Amino acid sequence: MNKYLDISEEVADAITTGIPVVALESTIITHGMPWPQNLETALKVENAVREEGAIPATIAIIKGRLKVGLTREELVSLANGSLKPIKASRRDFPALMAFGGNGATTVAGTMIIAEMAAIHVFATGGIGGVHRGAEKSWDVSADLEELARTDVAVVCAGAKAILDIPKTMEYLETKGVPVIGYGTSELPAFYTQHSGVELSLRVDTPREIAMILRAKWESGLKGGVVIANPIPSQYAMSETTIEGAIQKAIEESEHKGLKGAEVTPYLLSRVADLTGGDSLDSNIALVLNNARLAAKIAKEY
Ligand code: PSU
Ligand code: MN
Repeated sequence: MNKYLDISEEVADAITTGIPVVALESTIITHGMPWPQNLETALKVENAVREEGAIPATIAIIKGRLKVGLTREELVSLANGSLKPIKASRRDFPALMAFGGNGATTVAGTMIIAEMAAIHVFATGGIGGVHRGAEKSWDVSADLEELARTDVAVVCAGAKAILDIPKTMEYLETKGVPVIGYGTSELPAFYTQHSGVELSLRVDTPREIAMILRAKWESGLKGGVVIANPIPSQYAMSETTIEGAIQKAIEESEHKGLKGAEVTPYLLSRVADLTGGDSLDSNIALVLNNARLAAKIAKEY
């Protein structure tokens, strides 16, 4: 086993005895939601996975160790900021491991560690992607590159409209990443069910999704899969409300000259403020919905 990896006893037992496991990310806790909703959500998501009969494996880097499955104390100290974790993606891993640092893993970072632990299904809110204005800023999330190379299926509610969704889809197509619509042939847009982007693949059952994953990896085709699960309609936001908030948040971030890893967390928190917290409620609901679907897929897989 990788000498940098620490798998909790519960998760290790599940992996060796064939009990389904769902990986969960930690950037969403530390940089995606405010305290204390972040901790409440992290705990609820773990519970949702358990209710479906799978074991949750929340992933983070603590004191340089690649952790799979966190204790409650570890979750609390990530969520309340006392560990002062950086947002950790592939580029950040070497120094964190070398110097014993703390990192909350992004989608990309979580995929890397999940693959090391032989966990193939991962639930989150939304993936990173190509940002609006990327033709000038070159801001393209490392999540997309990771999806191209790492064998993990990511259940998400699509790509958030803070991104350029059509460009994000073009990038995934170029990299050969399957994007599966769960019960829909349109890519959902995180806070809403609709993006206007048509998908090449619609699948209606967790079993058929598991069959696609098996066929991909057993045949030796490397890389991830995106499973796009629309937010339940009762939690979806109005498209005009969310678009107004997003445009304002993007203008502010440009005005402040934000760059790199700080852009996404800034946009997420401003959109939540500008919608009076409504976007946070939607965000929590869709993450829970994704956790349940991921557990069902992990069982079938
Ligand atoms: N999208 C969300 N919520 C999030 C993120 C994305 O709806 O919390 C986080 C994820 O951890 C994702 C990261 O991997 O932001 C992408 O950041 P960047 O754009 O800097 O790659
Ligand atoms: Mn970026």
